[in-house]
Amino acid sequence: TKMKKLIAGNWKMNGSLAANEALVKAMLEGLQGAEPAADMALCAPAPYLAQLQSLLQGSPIAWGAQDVSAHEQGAYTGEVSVAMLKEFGCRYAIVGHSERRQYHGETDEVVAAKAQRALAAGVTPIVCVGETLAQREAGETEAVVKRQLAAAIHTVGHCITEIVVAYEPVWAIGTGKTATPEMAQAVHAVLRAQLAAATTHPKRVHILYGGSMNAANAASLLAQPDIDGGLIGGASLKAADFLQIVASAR
Ligand code: 3PY
Repeated sequence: TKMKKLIAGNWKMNGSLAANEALVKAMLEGLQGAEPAADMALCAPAPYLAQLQSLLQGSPIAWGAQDVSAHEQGAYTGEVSVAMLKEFGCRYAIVGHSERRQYHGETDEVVAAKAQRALAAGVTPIVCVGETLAQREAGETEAVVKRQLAAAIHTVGHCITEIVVAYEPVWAIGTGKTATPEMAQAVHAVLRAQLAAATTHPKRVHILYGGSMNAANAASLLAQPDIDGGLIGGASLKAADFLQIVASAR
């Protein structure tokens, strides 16, 4: 049987108790009746994970964090451990989002260590890769995403089939610019080939597209053979848009 696509929302640093409750309730209401066309998850700021646990427990929507510490526990002020995420029912943790690489100095090695830490505790890391505009224009796209994914493969070894990969071209994040379906597919095919060299089950790995995926462009992106879902920024803050993206994942 074909694996379902995965539509994961990345709320980034947005939300409030009141806004989250209204958003999640509208999503759950919109999902009533029909079997959802895709697997779903919402990745929230850490303080709201308890709220998501109580709102989403038993629903078809999973939840997760936007980051996780590479360390197990101890003197790491400000960090959140994967054991803590587990206590609040998180199924996923985004790691290596370009905003963390850019603004928080995360290297490929740190991102890989975070992925490894998550996997070891049974939380699925959503490992983000993607090139900047300058790198694309210099013809380095393939080399950059391969280097980023290689770090994860090197660190997690045969567990690579248990990660989710998200290709997010940095120039398409929060800019309203989207890679064309063909541009995205070309990079996804490169990532799939790299996975195929590391595992005999490369198709078990969801490769999500992220970068201004929205209700209008989702269907054409999700129709590409190697695009197995989406990591959704702004559009995951609107119930109708998120649900339309989910519906277009058939
Ligand atoms: C975007 O949609 O721009 C994202 O960065 C999703 O993670």
